[in-house]
This record gives sequence, C-alpha cells and structure tokens, in this order.
Amino acid sequence: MTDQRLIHLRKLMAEQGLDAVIVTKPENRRYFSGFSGSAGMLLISEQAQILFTDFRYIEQAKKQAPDYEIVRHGASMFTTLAEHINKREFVRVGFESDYVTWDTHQKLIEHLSRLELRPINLDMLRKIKEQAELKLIQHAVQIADAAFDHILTIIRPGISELEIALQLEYQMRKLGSEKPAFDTIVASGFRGALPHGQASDKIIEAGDFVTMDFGAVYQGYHSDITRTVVAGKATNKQREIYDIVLNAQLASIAALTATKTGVEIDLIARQIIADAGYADNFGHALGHGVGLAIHEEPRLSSAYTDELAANMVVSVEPGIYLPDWGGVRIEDLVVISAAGCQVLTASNKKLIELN
Ligand SMILES: [Mn+2]
Repeated sequence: MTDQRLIHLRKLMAEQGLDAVIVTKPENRRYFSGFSGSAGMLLISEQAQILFTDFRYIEQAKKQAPDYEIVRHGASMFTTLAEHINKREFVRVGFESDYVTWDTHQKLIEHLSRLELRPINLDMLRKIKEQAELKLIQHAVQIADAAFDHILTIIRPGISELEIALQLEYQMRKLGSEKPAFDTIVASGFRGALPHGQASDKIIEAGDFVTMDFGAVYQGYHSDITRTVVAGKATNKQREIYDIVLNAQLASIAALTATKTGVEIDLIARQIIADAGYADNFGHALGHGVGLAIHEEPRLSSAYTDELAANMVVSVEPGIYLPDWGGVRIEDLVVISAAGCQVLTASNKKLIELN
C-alpha cells in the first residue's frame, strides 16, 4: 500500500465535495488499506482512516493495514460505523453505488439519517498500475505460462476437459497461485463455439481444437490467458480460422498505445475478423483491464470511448465462434505505454498441433 493511493482518493473526494467515503468493495478495501480479509469496511476522510472489521480479522488487519485505526465491530457493523461518523462533522459521505446492495443502502440511510449519502465509483483509481503492481501481475502471468507449458504434455485424445482444467489449476497452485483467477474454461471440438464454455466431462477427440482460458492469482493480482491448440493435425479450416484470429490479435497489439481509445483498438480486431467474413462470430469485447479484479477498467470495447494511458494492464482476446463447428480465441495480457505496449504473456501463439 502506498500513500499515493490515498492522495488520489482524497483528491477525488475533494472534487466531488465529499467529507468522507465508505469503502466496501473487497478490491478497493484491499487497494486503499492493504487488508485482504473477506469482511470489513473503510471510512476515509481528510483526517481519518479507519478499518472496521470483526473479531476474526483484528490481528490480520493490524498487520496488513498499519496506517489505519482498526475498529472491531459487534453484531452490527453499521451501528459501529454510525458511532464513528456521528462523532465527526461530516455532511456528504460517498458510498460505492456499483457495489452496495439495496439492503445495505437502506441500512446506511437508517443509521446515518443525518448525512447526505452520495454515489461514488472508486474503481477508476485502480486503472493505472504502480510498478509494484505490474510486478505482481507479471508473476501471476508467469505462473499461468508455466501451467500452459505443462498442459501441452497432458492434452491427448481420450482425456476429459475437466481433467485438463484440474491439471491446469493444480500446476498453478503448485507454482504459488492462491486460487484460479476464475472458473477455468476448457472448450473442445464443437464446445469451442461457446466463448465461455466451462470445462465439462466431454472427452477430447482426435483433431479437436481445445480452447483453454485460465489464470492465476498472486498476492491478490490476477492473470488471464487463452490459448487454442489442436489435439492432432489441423485441418485447412482450423488453420484458416486460427490465422484470422491471430492476425486480429497481433494487429490490435501493434496499434495499442496510450492516447488511443478502447473503441479504436477494439475496432482494429473487429474489422479484420469482419473482412474475413466472420463479423457475426466475434460477439464480445476485445479486452478488459486486469488487476485486483479479473475484469476491471479500462475496456477495449465499442463502448469505451475514453483514452487509454500508460501502465494500464489489459487483455487482448479476439475470437471466432462457429456454432456446431467450434471456435478459437487467443488472449494475452499487455501493459500499455506511451510508445506502444509490452506483452506480458510469453506462451507460444503459433498454431500448436499435438501429435
Ligand atoms: Mn479475459
């Protein structure tokens, strides 16, 4: 945790006329305090920074968030929060409207009736990564790369998608991943047409395309990689589709630089796939930010008109999905810079035929 993060947060609070913010989203709680427990909330004002949590996490909170006043709450976290807020002269207090449920909002209103509660989004403060964060993401990428190398020795006709997913997750855990970054996707043969086909009991058949989308988590930071390989010899059609997706991916990476917008980069991949005749078969966005959350700001999509900036980390993951036939997706993580971008993912992207 660096002071810089709280400086940026307090600047945003001042811009929005807030006396304090209540931070409840786990990623933001961790980002602004260092505390990684599963329960608790932060109260941050110009003067104060308080972490409320329960009995289970007091010792951990003291260790992980030394710059915070740690307050143990009882049966109702809101009662304790209100006691601390009502001691102070706050008028306007921000809450994370994209995370707080209706029930929680009702409780906040009930306990803090004196206050003006204002919605605020804190995620944008996590978009640009610090050097230390980039190192952690790079480490999570390396774990996934190593698991991919290993899985190439395991994939063969006769084993199931679930077995491949298990082996990927086992390798990543052995290499230090805290957990899978998300439910591992293994989609083979006709199931490859499902962009998010979670591993099933389908057996790999000779000649199947096998799409694997997986990631590791290291000190809270995620990685995300997709590779599609052939369990045998590729057909001409498989080669054709693979090359289109790879070209789309390489061209968008080549164009990716700070000051471009998410729309512009998304369009580069989309145009190449459309020109090849598959416009209707690439129905998802090109990429997303990755960090303490697996999907976060910014986006490479037709809706993201903001400029990108140096030290943002995004996935670049075009795909083509053909119903009843299968699909291909290729995904790397990259760090954006002023001059271009640096690809973090090291795994081979040439079409791999496993014989
Ligand atoms: Mn992804």
